[in-house]
Amino acid sequence: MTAKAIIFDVDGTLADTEDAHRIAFNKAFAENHFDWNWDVALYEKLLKVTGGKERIKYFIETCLPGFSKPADYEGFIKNLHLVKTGHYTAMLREGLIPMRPGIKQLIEDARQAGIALAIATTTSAENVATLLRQGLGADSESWFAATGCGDVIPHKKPAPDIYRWVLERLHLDAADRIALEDSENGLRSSMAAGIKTFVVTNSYTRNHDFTGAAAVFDDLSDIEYFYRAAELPLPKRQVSV
Ligand code: XBP
Ligand code: MG
Repeated sequence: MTAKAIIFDVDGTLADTEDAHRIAFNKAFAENHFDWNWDVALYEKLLKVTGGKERIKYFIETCLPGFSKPADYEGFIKNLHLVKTGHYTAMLREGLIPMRPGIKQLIEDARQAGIALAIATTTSAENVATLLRQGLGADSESWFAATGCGDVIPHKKPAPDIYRWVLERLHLDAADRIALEDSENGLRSSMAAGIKTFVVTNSYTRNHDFTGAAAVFDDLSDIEYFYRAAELPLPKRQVSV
């Protein structure tokens, strides 16, 4: 059954963004005079918590036992995260974070084939809009029939909330869509929403448990291979002779 919709995760899937997020977090900490430094090894552990605000809270509560929380702790976390988002979107606008191999081709081919596109992500709408404009062009946000971001739902991945939010707006049956994810949390979320899910791994998620995925790829550089695995229509120009 050819999918009538492809639902894309963002971070790690559309683009290999997580190390840029990590650098943006560290810039925000330094700007606020905290000597906190999330190196790659620590960030890999912290990534098990989805959502930047939730990740900062988890770090404080598990790694900084002596930290005295300000009176407006929620406001403190929110502001620190806003500073981080400013640094992250600046890196996007500088063109430092390209789309992953095969993603642009897949999106173009899906549009040609009349397959609906959607996004289900834990990151913020501002990050998604900046990434799409930078990576796919000024009008690319309009290509997506539904864009589910960050705080629009109460429970972030691995809860299914964000995928269910997107499905409600796509008005499609279970068999009519597939998801593309990069992480164990993302796969658990999309599978809990009943969606056949393909995985592309990256340096932060390579060792995750992808049990239940329809297939796992290092990336989509061999886009025809992905089309065959996902039973997507091969565009005319790509039929192998
Ligand atoms: C991955 C996440 C996000 C990013 C950081 O999102 O968990 O929290 O790590 O972005 P995705 P924010 O579902 O797209 O893989 O700081 O904006 O949360
Ligand atoms: Mg992801």
